[in-house]
Amino acid sequence: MSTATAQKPTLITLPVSLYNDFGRWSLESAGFDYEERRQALMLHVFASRLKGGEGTTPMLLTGDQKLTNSTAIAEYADAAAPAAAHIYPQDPAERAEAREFVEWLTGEFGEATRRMAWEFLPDDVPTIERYWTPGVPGWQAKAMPVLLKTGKPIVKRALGLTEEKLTAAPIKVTEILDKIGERLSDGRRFLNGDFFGIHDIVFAAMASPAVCPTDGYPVPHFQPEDFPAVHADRIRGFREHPAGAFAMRMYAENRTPATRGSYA
Ligand SMILES: N[C@@H](CCC(=O)N[C@@H](CS)C(=O)NCC(=O)O)C(=O)O
Repeated sequence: MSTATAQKPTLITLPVSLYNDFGRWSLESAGFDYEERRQALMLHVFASRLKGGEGTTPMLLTGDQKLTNSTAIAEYADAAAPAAAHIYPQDPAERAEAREFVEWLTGEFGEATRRMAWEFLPDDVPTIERYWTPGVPGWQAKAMPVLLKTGKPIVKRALGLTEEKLTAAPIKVTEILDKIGERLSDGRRFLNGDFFGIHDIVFAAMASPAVCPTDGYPVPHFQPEDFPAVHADRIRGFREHPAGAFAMRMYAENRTPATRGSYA
């Protein structure tokens, strides 16, 4: 390993994950160079804890700083961004609105989109293996299925997979897609008008488990065909919603390679 590589900030991630991709996309759009260390599912909890994190990923280690959640990583990326590549508006009032928007979407929306996908995944270890092993250490790929079999109740508890919350999730997702659709209804190109940035990144990343991007996602993403018909149909419906179609477009056109933030 070269000295340059060893000194790069390290991002601990899972291959497929809305919060992890929010972190990655923010860093890349702000022009921030980092080395990704992908972990297998469940082992990511240990990797995070071992480095003093909260047992979640993404987690960014810069040498002198430890950022333990996706929003903190996005803000850090913005602070380090060169002029004209900021991902957050720099005007204080607009920035405050952007922060509220991020908080809203990483909260109830992200939790609901993730919960919908995970209703079915804990019982389908081969699908988990297919999508959560690309780029992870070989020993982790081997250990993951065994851990998943015993750890299923932990996963279900961590994601709040109760009947009540699973029933509420599609309603919440639709409600928020409708609100985003309203914001887009004047024909604007990006969620904040002409400027590509944090609104687009956080919305598309949080929508990703619901729409399952076909283009632009940096690793293979699970698709409708991986689920029972009831959920496959819901994904197809979300893709047809104007806000869902917008999320798909953000991935296809602005994710890989990541479009630079467009705030001065
Ligand atoms: N608020 C955190 C949430 C991150 C998160 O929930 N990450 C998941 C993967 S998508 C995780 O690591 N979950 C493990 C756990 O909660 O035990 C953030 O924004 O980074």
